[in-house]
This record gives sequence, C-alpha cells and structure tokens, in this order.
Amino acid sequence: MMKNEKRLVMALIVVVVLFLSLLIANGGFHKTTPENSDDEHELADEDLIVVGFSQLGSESVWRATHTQSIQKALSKENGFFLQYSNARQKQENQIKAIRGYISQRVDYIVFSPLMEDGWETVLTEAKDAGIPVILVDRKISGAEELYTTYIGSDMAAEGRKAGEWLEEYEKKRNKKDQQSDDEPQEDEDLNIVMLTGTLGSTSQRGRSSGFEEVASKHLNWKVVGLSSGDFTVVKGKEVMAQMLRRFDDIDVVVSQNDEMTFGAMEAIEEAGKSTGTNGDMVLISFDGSREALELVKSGKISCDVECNPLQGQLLADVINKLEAGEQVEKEYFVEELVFTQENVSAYLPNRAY
Ligand code: GYE
Repeated sequence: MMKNEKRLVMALIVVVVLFLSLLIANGGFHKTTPENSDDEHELADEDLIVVGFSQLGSESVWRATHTQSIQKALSKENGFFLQYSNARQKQENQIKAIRGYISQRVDYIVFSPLMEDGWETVLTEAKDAGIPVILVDRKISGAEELYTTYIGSDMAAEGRKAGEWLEEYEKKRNKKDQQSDDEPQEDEDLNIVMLTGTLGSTSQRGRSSGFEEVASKHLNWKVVGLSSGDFTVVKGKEVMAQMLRRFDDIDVVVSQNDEMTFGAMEAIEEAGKSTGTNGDMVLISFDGSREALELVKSGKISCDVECNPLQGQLLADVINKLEAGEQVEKEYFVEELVFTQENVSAYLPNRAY
C-alpha cells in the first residue's frame, strides 16, 4: 500500500471508531424512552413503543372518553406510536384490526372486546407471533393464557352496588311507612325492569350477575322484564317503550348505561309517567356521565353507579412496566363511586365528560 493510502485508511478507522463511541455514549441502538432521552419530542419513530388499539365502537359518551383517555396517554410525547381502529360494534372488524396489527408486528395489541366469546383463534395468532395482548374495559371468557393483563372495571361489583343501593332505599322506605300510618311495604312485590347492554359483553354479564346476586336475597324483588338495549339511546327508548306497554306497574328500572337511561326516560315521559323518588318509578343507571349526573342532582335518576373510563394512564404504566421486564398483575381495576342526590354536587363541578 502507498503511504498516502495507508493514511487514508487510518483516518477512516479513526472516524468510524469515533462515531461508534459517540453512538454508545448516547444509548446506542437501544430503545430510548422519554425518561432517558434528552428531548422527548425528538424521539425517532423507531424508538417509540408501537401499540395497536382496537376500540369496539363509539356508542356512548363513556366510550368516547375511554378512547380519548388512551389516545392521550399513549402519545408520541410519552414514547408511544398508537394505531387506532374503531370496530363500529362488529366483532369481525375487531378481528380484522387485530390481524392487521399482527402482520404489522406491533409491540402490543390493546383491545376492548365487544363480547366475551369468539377470540381464541385470533388471539392464538397473536400469541404465536409473540405479541402481548392487553384487554381494556371488557374481558374475554376463559383463555387466560391468551392475554397478558386486563385493565378496567369490576363489572360484577358495579351490579352489586346497584342492588345494594336499592336494598338501602327500600329499607328507608319501609321505615318511613312504619313511622306513618301506612302499611309497611316489605312483602309487597317490587317490579323491576332491566335494560341490559350488549348481550355477551363483560359489562352486561357482570352488571346483571352482580345485581341478581343481591336481588336473589329478596323474595319480593321480581325482575318482570329484561331486554337488551345495546348500550344506545335509540334501543334503550325502544325497549323501554315495549316494557311500558307490557307492564303497567313498574317500580324500578335498572338501565345498564346512561345512554339507554336517556332513551328510557324519553319513553317514560312519552307514556305520561315520571321517574325519581317521588315519581312513578325509580331509575338506576350506570356510567356517571356529566349529563346523567345532572339528572341525579335533579332527582330524575336516583342512583348512578360509576364506571370509570379514564384507563389510559394505567395502561401506559402497565406497558412501561412490561417494557422494563417487570411482572404485572393479571387484572387492574379502576376506582369507582356510586352517585346519589346526597353526594353528586361534590363531583359535578369537576366532571369532565
Ligand atoms: O358502560 C357503556 C359502554 O363496557 C363499561 O360500554 C363499558 C360500557 C359502558 O358503551 O356506556
């Protein structure tokens, strides 16, 4: 080799070594997260955690808030690249979206299953591809080995809370009757109508079983009518109108979400009846959206069992734990309250949805 050529080669080697040591000093080829990057806004796309999120639809204020909460927490600034798809209440759309995420080889699949059954095949495909699956809001039946963790509500506990509220309410009412000259109503039938959510979904199954657990202790509680209003205003109204035509003595309406409750209230008003403690029937709802809480305040809804849609931050925390190689729980429940006329004013001013 000529002398000049030798120098050139040496110079090149020095440049390469310098470049490599600089790279190593900056964290090298490893993933950078906002915690260890100097400027979190400058994360290159390949440094982000890629998450495919299949939402089941947009049927309620609850659902919209849930979607936003996840989009906000899994932002680029927080180190995530979020792919979102809305299945518009069709399981086949969710399966298609999940298959798409598998073929893109995302880092995590997050999804809110429309109903509990029918996921084994697609989730086995995700498992075979080595992609962890996180369930949010609703669960799948059995097949615990097919998902890493669940983040959401304890739906059976929500149903129980509704039943327990009714228990207390009835107790007070009976006491009042005893104090006045009225006959105590204890053994009189309490006619209950249930508007359930999407059949086969965790929220429908859990809220129904939780409520029935309490109801079964009271021989005079009669669930006279039970029908699905699919978690929507339109169906809620339709189903309630049918119930009002079938039964003329409804004491309690248990409606498994606020949208169906709004629909039911329209039907009740159109039938010339009223809701509320002093009305023709008592109304129990679930979710606790702002609009519903206003109706709790005015007394038209007697009890609204909260379902907390703000699950995004918890989800981000759990993914970051998994990224750090830490163990995670099999389920995480969000905190939830029960709203009644007595406590609702304390929560309404800060209710964001
Ligand atoms: O109550 C309802 C929604 O699964 C908890 O789905 C969720 C339910 C929620 O559409 O409003």
